[in-house]
Amino acid sequence: MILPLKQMRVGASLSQGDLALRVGISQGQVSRYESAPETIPFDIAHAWCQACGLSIEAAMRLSAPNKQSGIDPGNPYSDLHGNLDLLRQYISAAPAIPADLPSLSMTPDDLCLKVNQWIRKPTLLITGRFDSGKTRIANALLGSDNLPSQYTPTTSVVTFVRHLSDRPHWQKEDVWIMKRGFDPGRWNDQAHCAQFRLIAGGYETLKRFGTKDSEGDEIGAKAALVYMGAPLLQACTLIDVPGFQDDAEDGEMATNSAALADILLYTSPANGFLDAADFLHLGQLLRGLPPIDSPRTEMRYGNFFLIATHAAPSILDEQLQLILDKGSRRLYKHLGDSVFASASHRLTEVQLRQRMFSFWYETQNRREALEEGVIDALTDTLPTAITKRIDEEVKDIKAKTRANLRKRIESYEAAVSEIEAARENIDSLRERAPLHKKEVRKAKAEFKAEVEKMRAASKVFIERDLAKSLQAESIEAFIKKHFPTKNDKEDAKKDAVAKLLEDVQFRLGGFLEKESEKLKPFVEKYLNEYDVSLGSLKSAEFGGFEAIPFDAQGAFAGGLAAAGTLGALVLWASAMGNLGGYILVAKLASVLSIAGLGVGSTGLVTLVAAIGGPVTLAVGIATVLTMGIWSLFGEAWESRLAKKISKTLQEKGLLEKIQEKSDAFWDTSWTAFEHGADAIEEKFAEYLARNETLLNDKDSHKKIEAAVAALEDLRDFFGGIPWRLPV
Ligand SMILES: Nc1nc2c(ncn2[C@@H]2O[C@H](COP(=O)(O)OP(=O)(O)OP(=O)(O)O)[C@@H](O)[C@H]2O)c(=O)[nH]1
Ligand SMILES: [Mg+2]
Repeated sequence: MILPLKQMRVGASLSQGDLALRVGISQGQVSRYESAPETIPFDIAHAWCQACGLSIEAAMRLSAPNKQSGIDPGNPYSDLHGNLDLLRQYISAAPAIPADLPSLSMTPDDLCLKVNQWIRKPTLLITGRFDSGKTRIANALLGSDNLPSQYTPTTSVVTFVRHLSDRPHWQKEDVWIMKRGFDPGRWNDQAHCAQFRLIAGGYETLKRFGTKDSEGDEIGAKAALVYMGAPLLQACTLIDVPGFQDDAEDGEMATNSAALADILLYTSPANGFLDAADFLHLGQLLRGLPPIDSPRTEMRYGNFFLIATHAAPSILDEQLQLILDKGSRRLYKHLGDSVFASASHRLTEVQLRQRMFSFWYETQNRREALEEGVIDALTDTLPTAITKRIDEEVKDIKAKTRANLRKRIESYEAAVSEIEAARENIDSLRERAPLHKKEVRKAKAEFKAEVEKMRAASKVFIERDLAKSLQAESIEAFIKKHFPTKNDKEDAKKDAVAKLLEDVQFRLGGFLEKESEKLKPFVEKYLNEYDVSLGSLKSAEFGGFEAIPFDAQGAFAGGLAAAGTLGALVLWASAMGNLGGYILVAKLASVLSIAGLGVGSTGLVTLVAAIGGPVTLAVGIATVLTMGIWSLFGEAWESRLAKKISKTLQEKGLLEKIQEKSDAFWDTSWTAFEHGADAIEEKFAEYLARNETLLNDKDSHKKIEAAVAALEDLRDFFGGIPWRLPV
């Protein structure tokens, strides 16, 4: 019989040292027995149980907990996915597009890409510090013990757990271990998966290659693709990540996983609940998570769970409530006037408290609220939001594309009946080309100049405003403002650094938003150059002939999508509404952002996450660690604390790093613009060339009629999209 020694000790809230004292062995021995529980002699096992307040029988029951079935959300996406499958079949019979037509803003292939993205399940991400019980929760929800948590060391790879029915036919094994470079968005892409696969096997492969100090370290294992039949996975893909280790990779890991989350479970042990590092991570994570309200309970942020783990019976009920109350108060103090104050992420303190839960596997009433909450999120909150949004998008695409095509058909029909006018029209466009090019170059240069102006302004802002708030006197005032009474002293010591960084990054985000906002008209002006050249042709000079439409905005947006990161242009893109949603689908994104729920009014928080986030996170954690434990005796504690914070942040080079990030942000903005500009120029040249050929051909009439027929087929195709979703 192997006893779960570590689990017993943790359950009794004992450190290895505490337990060593009680049992009368060394701490080293405690550690050795925990990693090889089968080697413990009976008498020591007996003493171990006693020290943890357990009888041998109780301890044995722990090691063989009743087989749990996990939670069962049913299949909330069956209607949606059924409809999307039908749509996919419909698309497979779409009419072909003749090669000589100038490009369209939406083709059946584009729609097919959208469908493939829409059909993805949302993700449930479990994250938090190392050893905080993430994998234990994952196993409880899954009703499995396949993910290594109990006796072995800890998770070392980002683990994606998907439902068996999602497994591609070419993947035979339950577990694939992947190396760096694997893009989880491409788990259905055979060539990509094969390229990054290290090892394949059964669940035991995870223990061998997916835990710290395992063989996986040697071969560079970074991620695992795992397939199970757990009911939970009908409604989501679960992601279990290595815990934050408070090291340099922290920022990177937090940002990357945040981008994937649709439902976020954040764990922090009840004992020492929420430290400054948790605050820094939470700030970053919550900015990236679009809040989705629960329609049933009307609860705000139904996709966010903050969990006090290791809530063992040694903690009394009242204590646990106090821990959660206090944590909620402190976290609200930390984020209440930044993230939670922004229009898109608004949350009250009472609402935050409602998102806090406890977890102890063995105690029913310390996990059922969490489980019920997760069920609600999986069966109602997310399906309602996602289905509604996809329904809107399909209808929108259907209507808009049909209207676009109708317009194009009309203009081609007009061209057939007034072929001379149409030729003149396109000729004069050609003639105007040099002038147009000049205007476009000018508009581009103006945009670039504006970006440079903003870069300079940001530098001044950082060097003057932010630098000032990092001086000892300002920090002292900051502490006095946010931690006004003597009773706040302990909190200040723990939380002031994180709060200060939150403030710095929020102000930086606000500044950048204001600046980015000013770029919008320059983008519009640039795009207008394309409309001007077309618009001019509507004039009487050209016989009032309405030119064949060119979709400047769509072409530019398509180029932006290829750029990936948008910098300041994120604001322009999100203001485009649905179209913004179409283009902002990065390679790897959460389902909420694929469904357009992650963009919109989130400009500010997005910008803060993009620029301030990882920097302040990394520097903040380094600072928290450096500050260590020191006493704050005496009256002028605020002043001493302020000096120490100011000095440490300076040593860690916070301002310099922010400056680098700010430069990178403006670089990205310009690169994104160039991508958009290249795309629009290419599309426009193609538009001219193809229309010219079409109109100047000796068989023009016939060819245009053929084009019209093809466009009519397409119009009927989009108009006839089968879509009847009961929402
Ligand atoms: N009995 C009991 N033990 C728990 C519970 N939650 C966590 N533990 C134990 O605490 C230890 C750490 O839990 P894990 O789930 O591995 O923690 P983790 O957050 O996944 O750790 P990393 O992978 O290192 O980040 C393990 O030995 C678990 O068995 C619980 O609810 N009950
Ligand atoms: Mg783990």
